[in-house]
Amino acid sequence: MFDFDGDGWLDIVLLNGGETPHGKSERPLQNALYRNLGNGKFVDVAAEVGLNRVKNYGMGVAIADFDNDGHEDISSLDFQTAPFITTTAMAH
Ligand SMILES: [Ca+2]
Ligand SMILES: [Ca+2]
Repeated sequence: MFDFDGDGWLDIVLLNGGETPHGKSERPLQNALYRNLGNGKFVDVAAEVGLNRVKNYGMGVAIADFDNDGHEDISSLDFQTAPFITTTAMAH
């Protein structure tokens, strides 16, 4: 959890698992970034920051200001791919 849009409400980043040679999904798998609306409701904004593009098996996530612009970014590590970093600066 972190406040990706700086509105004071904690938001939730969720990496999804993925298919394996022995486990196939009936529906497309993607990651999610749930923006906290502050009224007990959340909305998935993963497509706005490009996080939904990560389709592989999510293994871990790190939050830091990787490009030093003052806004926290999301780095996800997926099975069999290099780390993927997306900026959340567009939310500010
Ligand atoms: Ca927030
Ligand atoms: Ca940043």
